[in-house]
Amino acid sequence: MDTISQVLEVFLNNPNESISGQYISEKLSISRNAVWKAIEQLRKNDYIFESQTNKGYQLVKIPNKIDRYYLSIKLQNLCTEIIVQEKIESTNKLLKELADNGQADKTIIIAKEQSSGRGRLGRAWDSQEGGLWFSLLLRPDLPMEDLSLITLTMAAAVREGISSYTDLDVKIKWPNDILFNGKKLVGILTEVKGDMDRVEYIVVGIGVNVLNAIKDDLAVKATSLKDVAKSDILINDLLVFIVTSINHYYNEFVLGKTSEILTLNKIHSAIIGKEVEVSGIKGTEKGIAQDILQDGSLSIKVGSTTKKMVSGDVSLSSWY
Ligand code: BT5
Repeated sequence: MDTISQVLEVFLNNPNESISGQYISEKLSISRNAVWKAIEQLRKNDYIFESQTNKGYQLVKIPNKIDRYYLSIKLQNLCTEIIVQEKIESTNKLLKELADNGQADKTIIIAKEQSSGRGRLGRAWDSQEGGLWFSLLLRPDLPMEDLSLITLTMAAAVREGISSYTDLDVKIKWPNDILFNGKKLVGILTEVKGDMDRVEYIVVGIGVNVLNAIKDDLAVKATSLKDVAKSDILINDLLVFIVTSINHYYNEFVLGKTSEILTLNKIHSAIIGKEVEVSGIKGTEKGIAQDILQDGSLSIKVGSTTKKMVSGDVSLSSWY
């Protein structure tokens, strides 16, 4: 962790207290000048400190925007490297490039803004400032055939992270969306590289609408947490909740413990029991969504037959 994050950590560990430069300098074995420089840097990043002669500094406000120093502390036990970018094309794109060059398992890239955010099948993902746009690099020691539940694992984890932070009843729209009141709050894009016998890496990209506005043309189908949450959302803390939850369910997934993941996808499903239209690579089917099967596919009842959909886009009948 860099010096600035270390200084910040001292303040976070002593909330609502005035701390002297001398104390921090001794605790971290750095000069008083280095402490002062760190505080100035944090101030430039919109942290607010009050300073009182003879008493020291008190941290009174943490900025509510993606912050590299705060995240370096809070994600240090969950991620191997934490990369925070201002504006890039796409966190998935950059992380895949790094992964091809040997980047470590459990690296996270977070961007404040994406100029070319991507959804599935090359679709565009609107990624203005204020949202949570991040990707995780995973290198499980598994064959390709064991990956069928990876997106559902992420969906269950992200749903739980958001729900436990906000207390909102958010739901999963198979296979990769999280909705609130039927509107899309989160999209998940899972990209995999490897051969049949061995996965080289997975890059999971997650986009959460948090403090960003929703563009007019998406407003019928999409929503942002700032418009629906009961209280203020602190974006860095929300990310920590989500990554903590991902870490938990990903560990279960790697051990093959997938029954809870499947159960969560079913009990929090936005579509089971409802009339849906599913368009997959083999065509479109209309029917009642019935179940999520062991391999992660969706079964739907079409007339008197049951069809199994392996992937696809689901629309609820209320939308068409
Ligand atoms: C997804 O695709 O939902 C996956 C989105 C993944 C985005 C993350 S952000 C971090 C990482 N880096 C990336 O470049 N991507 C990932 P799909 O199921 O294909 O849905 C795409 C559709 O969602 C679009 O065609 C729009 O209709 C809609 N959409 C676009 N931007 C949206 C937004 N901000 N909120 C809600 N819906 C949106």
